[in-house]
Amino acid sequence: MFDKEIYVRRRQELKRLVKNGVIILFGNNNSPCNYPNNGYYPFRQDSSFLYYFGQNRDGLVGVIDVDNDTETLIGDDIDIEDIVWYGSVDSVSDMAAEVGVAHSAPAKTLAAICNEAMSKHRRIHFLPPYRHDIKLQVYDLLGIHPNQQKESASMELIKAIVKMRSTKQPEEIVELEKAARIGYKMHTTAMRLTKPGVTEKYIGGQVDGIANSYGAMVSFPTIFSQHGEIMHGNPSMAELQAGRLALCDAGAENINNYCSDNTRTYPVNGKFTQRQLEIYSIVEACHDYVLQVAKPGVKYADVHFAVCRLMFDRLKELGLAKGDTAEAVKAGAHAIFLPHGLGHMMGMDVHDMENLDQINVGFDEETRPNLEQFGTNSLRMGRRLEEGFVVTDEPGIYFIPALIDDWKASGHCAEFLNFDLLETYKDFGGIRIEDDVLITKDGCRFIGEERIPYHPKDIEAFMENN
Ligand SMILES: [Mn+2]
Repeated sequence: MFDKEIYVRRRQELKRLVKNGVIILFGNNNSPCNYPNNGYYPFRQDSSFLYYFGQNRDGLVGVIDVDNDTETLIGDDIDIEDIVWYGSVDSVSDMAAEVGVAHSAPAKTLAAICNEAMSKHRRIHFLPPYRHDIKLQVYDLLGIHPNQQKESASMELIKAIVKMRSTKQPEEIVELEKAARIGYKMHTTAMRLTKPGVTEKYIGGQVDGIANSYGAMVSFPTIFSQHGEIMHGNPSMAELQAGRLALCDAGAENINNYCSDNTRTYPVNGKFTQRQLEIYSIVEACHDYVLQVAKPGVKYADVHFAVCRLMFDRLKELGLAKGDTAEAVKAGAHAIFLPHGLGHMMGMDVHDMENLDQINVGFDEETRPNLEQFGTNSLRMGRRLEEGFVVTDEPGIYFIPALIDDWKASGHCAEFLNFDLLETYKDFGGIRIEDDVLITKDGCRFIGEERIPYHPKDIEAFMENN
């Protein structure tokens, strides 16, 4: 948790931006796994609630009355039975005082606050709920059916929060650096454990354990797979095989809920083959290119398409692609290799603020993505970079057998692709290299003390010596 003044200042700024009405920020509730008193899923507070109210406990709601300039933390104190099982926690009024909120009130007060605001036809601002229990709560409080809640959510509130949370303040960057240090441990451990015969799941479990041991949890379900071409490939019981590549995409959430997100791809037996190196070096060049060009004022969509063209040019040299590069990328031919975007915002959420809708977070009027085009529709960040933004730099090249078959059968982009050669890459898998980038005053820098090895020579040396 940060100093009280930080939360006070953030709420002040939020009031200034939203201008009027009543803002309700729902914290999350515990979510039972298999029965009410056992196996809660790990508690994760809502990030916007955390940003303005700081408290990491279930069952809290923050209310900001902009017109009357009052703030209230709503929630029930726990009773003696809860104390017996879970130990005592701070009272709601103590929690409110800790973040500079003057008032606290029991949970039942929220209905009265909403009823009064509605009877006076005052504007009630809420964010689009993403959890079912909160949707029910919004339905009970405001009478808005869950199907209508996304469009009834407050665009003023969304825009204000996106504006504030997009620019990471120095105290937030400190937390992101801490998360990166945990991420480094996760990735170097995975690299150290990778060898033929070990199961993907074993390595995935060790990686998750590090996130749990040094921070709050993983920032998203760990991807560790020999099938790097499956974007969200969960670790399976398959044993690692010499000659294949393993792709590890994993991140930590530190104890204050700031994230890291890195990807490395390396040979199971510690030595790249020539064919693997050829593809790897293209991804490496694309990854490094971002560092040279990302700076305030540059549209991240432009960087994405520049990377696509660089990738396509290099794949032409290998004979996998052909034709005019600019035309090919315009037609979306590169998406057979790179079906996702170059990166996304990162902060308290690994895809920062994605619950506020990517179109509101990563784009503006001048950078509307073409949502009709495969590949481009997965671009999550396109707008002009600003100092303090944190984005991921994660190009990849994948050989997805089903996609190759699909495009070959339909002849899609046939003038730009060499399907006969692609056929021989169906057993290749996929490569991605990902790091987190902070946009600085006149450029950018990677977040983290030490780079997780990613140059092939460094990876091979690391795997040989560890
Ligand atoms: Mn990512």
